Amino acid sequence: MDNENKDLEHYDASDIQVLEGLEAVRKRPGMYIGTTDVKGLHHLVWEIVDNSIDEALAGFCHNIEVVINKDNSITVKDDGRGIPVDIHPKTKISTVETVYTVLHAGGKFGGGGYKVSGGLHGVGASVVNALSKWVEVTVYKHGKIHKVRFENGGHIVEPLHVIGECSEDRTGTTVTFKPDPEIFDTDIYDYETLKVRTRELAFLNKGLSLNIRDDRDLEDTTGETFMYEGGISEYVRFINQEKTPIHEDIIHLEGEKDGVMFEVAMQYNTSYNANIYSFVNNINTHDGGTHEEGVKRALTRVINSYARKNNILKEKDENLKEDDVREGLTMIVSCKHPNPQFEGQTKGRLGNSEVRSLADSVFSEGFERFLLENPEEARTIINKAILAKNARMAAKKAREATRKSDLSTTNFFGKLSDCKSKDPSVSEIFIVEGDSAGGSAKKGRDSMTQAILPLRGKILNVEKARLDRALGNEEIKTIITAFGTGIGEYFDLSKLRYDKIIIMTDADVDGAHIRVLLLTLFYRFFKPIVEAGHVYAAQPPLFRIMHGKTRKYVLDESELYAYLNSLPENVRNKAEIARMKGLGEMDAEELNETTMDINKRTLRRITVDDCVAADNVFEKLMGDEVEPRRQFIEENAQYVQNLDI
Ligand code: 1YM
Repeated sequence: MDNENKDLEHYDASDIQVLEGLEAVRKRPGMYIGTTDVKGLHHLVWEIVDNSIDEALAGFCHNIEVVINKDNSITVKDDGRGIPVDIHPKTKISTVETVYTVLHAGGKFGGGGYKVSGGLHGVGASVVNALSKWVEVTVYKHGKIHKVRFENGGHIVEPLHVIGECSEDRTGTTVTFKPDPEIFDTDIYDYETLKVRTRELAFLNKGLSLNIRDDRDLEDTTGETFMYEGGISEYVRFINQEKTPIHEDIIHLEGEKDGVMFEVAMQYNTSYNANIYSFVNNINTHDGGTHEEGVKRALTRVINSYARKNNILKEKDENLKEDDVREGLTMIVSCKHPNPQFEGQTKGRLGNSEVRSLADSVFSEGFERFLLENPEEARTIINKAILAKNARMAAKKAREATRKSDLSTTNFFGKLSDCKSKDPSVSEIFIVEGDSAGGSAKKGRDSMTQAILPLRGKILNVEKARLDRALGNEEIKTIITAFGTGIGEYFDLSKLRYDKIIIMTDADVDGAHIRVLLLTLFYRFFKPIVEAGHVYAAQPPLFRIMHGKTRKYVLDESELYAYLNSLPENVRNKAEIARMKGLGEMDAEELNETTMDINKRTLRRITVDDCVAADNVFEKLMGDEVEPRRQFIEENAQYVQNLDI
């Protein structure tokens, strides 16, 4: 309120409109930045960085710096032209103030060039201003240093003014903002999150230098600079660094048509999985789209045609399929488009159809040339695809077998204690580590709705096995049969026999190991089940507190202290605290009460992100490379004593 009074002369009718616009952002922040959790907090940084990236794409900015300051405010600095400081003809205030106070001003008020970068919602600096406690923008331009300051959601407290001089050739923009704690659930920035995306932006924009620094601990400032002359080629090398490539050179192809830029980099490694990431205007297109489709289509076609021409595939052989030629492929696809159409529920898919043919032609011409010029590599790549094809056909047979095998198979019945209900919407399956825990779980369950599947051996690591071998594994076969969905081309989510799939393992290293194996299996074979939110981790308690006739279980130390503190002192002093060692140690009643009973238990829903994290642990722990494994074990020695890998 004060601010409005102070600056009354500065305002007219259009300013009031402006503030109403920013007020709307504060009322519904989710509409502009998705969420107000830690993700939304970080999103603000990218909205500002995007403006610097645009300036770099326009060819005027070469260095960008991101700093987490001591008070968890963020500074973004670039050496571009500096946001214009002259009076904007439409708003009658300076352009820089316009950019920070008028919604969507970035695009509309720009100098005619298109904006190719863009955050999730592409809404720009004014949204950051609306959601900040304060914002300061400093512009170096025309030999002068200009500054403007806003407070409390975009109220101007220092209109644009000159605070000093600089040399004529010094230009750029520096923005510092402090997210409003009233808007966000948390105000603490995570260095690692900012670092990973900053590095990604450096990979995606070759030659651009991005520096990230954490100044919160001034004794021990952390910082890194990322600059990649090779762009996405270096990204591929980075992703493959813990893998074993099967050819030396990274294949890098690019082309342009009607202002649309398209680029792809790829390299095969000895693993059995594909790592294909695609981007449009630096945004990850999780669900692919026309750019990815064009490349994949061309990849399959070019490999088949080369393999036939050179008699590697014989006349009688079937063509290689897309899945065969992707095995062990690491690929980055990047498209810069002046007018991208994002589709799908999460807008994670590129829809522009003209990009499909651009991607196809750029890729097929370049890749064909690569194969012709590198016959040895060509043969290595194609041989791998042929092995993948053979495994696929063997797996298909195995899958058909699992499809036919039903719950009446004797061997299967021995393992699964199914629930009585046949209604999936109320049914749950607990996948339990070990026979003894399985026994208690079986006794402690509600047999109407809860099925128990004890795992005997360790399940196979699907990261290191082709599908055909995985499908030969007893534990995996059992899981597939129990779920009822089938896998691969036979997968059908609507056939899932349980609403909740609950992983119940001990809170120790072995338990973590089995959990990671299961998550990897689910991620590779049953991703839609994870995506639909059917997978959970049970949370067995870590402590039991007894006092008088009361038994109380808590999940972790912080809950333990909170509970003890809530007790009267005389009770607290007499309370007996026991650390629970594992599931097998609990009797059926205890297990039911703490971990299984629908009304008392806590479950943690597993997301695709959890699975990806598990997958990464695997690459370190289980991959072919010894060094990262040794390093991981050293760093985590206290946890991994019993881990047999
Ligand atoms: C740390 C944040 O915002 N840099 C930045 C922004 C702009 C320009 C340069 C710029 C753009 C243009 C002309 C143009 C912006 N300008 C506008 C607008 N860094 C940061 N650096 N001159 C300078 O697009 O023609 C919006 S953003 F609208 F004023 F042109």
